[in-house]
Amino acid sequence: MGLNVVQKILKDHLMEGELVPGKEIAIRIDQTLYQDATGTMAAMEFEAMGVPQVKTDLSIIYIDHKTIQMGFEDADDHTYLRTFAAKYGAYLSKPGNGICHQVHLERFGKPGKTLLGSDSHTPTGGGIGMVAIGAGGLDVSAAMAGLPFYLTCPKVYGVHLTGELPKWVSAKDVILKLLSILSTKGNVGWVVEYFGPGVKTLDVPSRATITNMGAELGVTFSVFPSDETTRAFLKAQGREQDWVELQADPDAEYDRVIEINLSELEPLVALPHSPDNVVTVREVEGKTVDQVCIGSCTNSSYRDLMVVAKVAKAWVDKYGKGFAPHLDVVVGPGSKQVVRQIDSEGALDYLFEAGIRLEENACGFCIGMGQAPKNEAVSVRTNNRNFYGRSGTLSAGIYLVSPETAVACGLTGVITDPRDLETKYGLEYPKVRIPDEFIIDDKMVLPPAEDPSKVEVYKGPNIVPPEPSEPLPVTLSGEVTIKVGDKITTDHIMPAGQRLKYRSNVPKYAEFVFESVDATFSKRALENKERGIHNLIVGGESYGQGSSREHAALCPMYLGVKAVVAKSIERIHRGNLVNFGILPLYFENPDDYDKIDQGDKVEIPDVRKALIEDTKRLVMKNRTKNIDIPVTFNLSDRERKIVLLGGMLNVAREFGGKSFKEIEIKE
Ligand code: MIC
Ligand code: SF4
Repeated sequence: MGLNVVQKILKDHLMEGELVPGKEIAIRIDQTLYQDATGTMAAMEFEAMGVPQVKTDLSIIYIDHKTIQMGFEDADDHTYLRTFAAKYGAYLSKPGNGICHQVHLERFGKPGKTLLGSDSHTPTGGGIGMVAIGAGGLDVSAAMAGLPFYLTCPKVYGVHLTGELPKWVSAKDVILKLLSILSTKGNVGWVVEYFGPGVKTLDVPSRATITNMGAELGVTFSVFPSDETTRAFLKAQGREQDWVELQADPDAEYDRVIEINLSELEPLVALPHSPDNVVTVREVEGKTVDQVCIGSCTNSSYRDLMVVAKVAKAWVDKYGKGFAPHLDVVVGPGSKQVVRQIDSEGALDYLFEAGIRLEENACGFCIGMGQAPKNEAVSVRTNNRNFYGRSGTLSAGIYLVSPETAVACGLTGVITDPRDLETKYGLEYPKVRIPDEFIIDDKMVLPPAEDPSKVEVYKGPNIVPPEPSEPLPVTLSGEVTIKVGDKITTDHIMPAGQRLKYRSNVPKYAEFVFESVDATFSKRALENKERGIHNLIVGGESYGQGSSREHAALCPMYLGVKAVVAKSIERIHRGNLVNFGILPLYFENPDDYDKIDQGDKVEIPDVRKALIEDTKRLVMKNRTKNIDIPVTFNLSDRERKIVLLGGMLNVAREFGGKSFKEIEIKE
């Protein structure tokens, strides 16, 4: 049987295990990326590993998330990362150079290679045929230290694309369509590969929009073939030599095939507060819009901003007015290259003429770094996540749309199907071609130091190295410190926005765990910890969706959380829990979720023994209600050892350099 693109790349990088879906495999990682919000902790973890230089083909750190710099903390973190990169052999992309995924696609990604990034949207690289995976910082640091990355060999959804996108419909609508089919839950252990005649109708930025939001499906990564379109894009980036062709064999198979006829798609929108809450724009048209934000790693490419600029110009030319007076239109370009390129074609001027607010080339509004909308706002945005509270305004609703829909809403002031711009307002759909040559300028990418011994790594007072946790106790005995519902995201667990500046300081950041859900959690958990009571979290379906931030495990670990018991747990978060010694458990009977409440006293006897013997099953005794609840665990041999030892930091400290097979655990 022939191979699909996923199988080809995985086969090429396989270091341990067999390519059988569901089995744990280890793959070689060619490239890594950190960004500045996850990178400081990850860098401290790398330092703790005691490896003098990174061992990958390329490791790079992007400063793109924490660029608001209110107070010294962010700048301190940037300086730490810059000196760390110089010393340990990584590149550093300075603030202002752009959003990690956009810049990586432009300047560094290579078809057929693997990329591991401490950011959940790392799969953007799949747009040029990379196996690009988001993970917790510790996993990325381990890859930088030359260790393989462990993952479950995935099942592959083959998305068969036919037809061609109609005017005013674009890549965002494709991925919103897929989100409406597959939803944000239930896709753990899967990846997506796009194939079929529709592929060649999509340019690279469009493909990258689609693979970017694969993160919202919860799949491990998404990949497009690498074809002539990929070659042309890399050539325009002066990197044709990085191109290789990658196509599925004609007789390749997929575990499930999903048909999408591009010609039949229409403008879609994800309503608050989940990216899979998808309806057609028509269904909500006419609603007053308070804010429009165009940008983020999903939709901030040259292609996207040119479409927006050209539409805005046509409107200004025809009607002599710009964006609707009552709202702000914020544009955050994906990279310095994007701004310079659109500017060279006069398009920045079109945007200013229509009345935009230009944001820095950074994550900005997407991560709640500024641009919080007004109370109860309808904020129309092109980014990928509309989780509750993420914009910085709890009462606001975020509507996720394509750049075409966003600009239409900005111009009319109400939610508008962009096709109306043609039928009602007489504008033409602009044609945008990817340039033959992009403006290339890598001056804001700093290479590693020639002589690392001369570099002193700077650590300001905001930088507090993580403390290792205790080994897993013989018996878990404590209380359900919080019970939450379905689809709890890592934004719920560990807020970003204003709190981002504490990413390098766990004791401080831990004060905000579950802030938007129950602001008393942190204090209660810490009190329990001090009294020797173990904290347990009870969750519903799809616990830990979204961001890769390992702080969503690290800070709970600091607060003395020992286990999460949920109906299901998302991949990256589950990996982070294991890495920080928190046991991920599942209800054997999902209905038992209803038999346990916040505050219940619980005990899980002989948990260490069960893990050593890999019984896969445990009994959680609800002492308050006097009932037994069966729970299960499904951990590889390696993961059991990590949890038993209290997390990867302990493993590195006690057994650094040893393979997991050599590590023996005592009861
Ligand atoms: C996000 O989009 O939520 C982030 C901020 O990029 C995160 C990483 C982080 O929390 O630092 C992600 O997607 O992994
Ligand atoms: Fe940045 Fe937003 Fe992309 Fe995360 S999703 S990397 S915050 S632009």
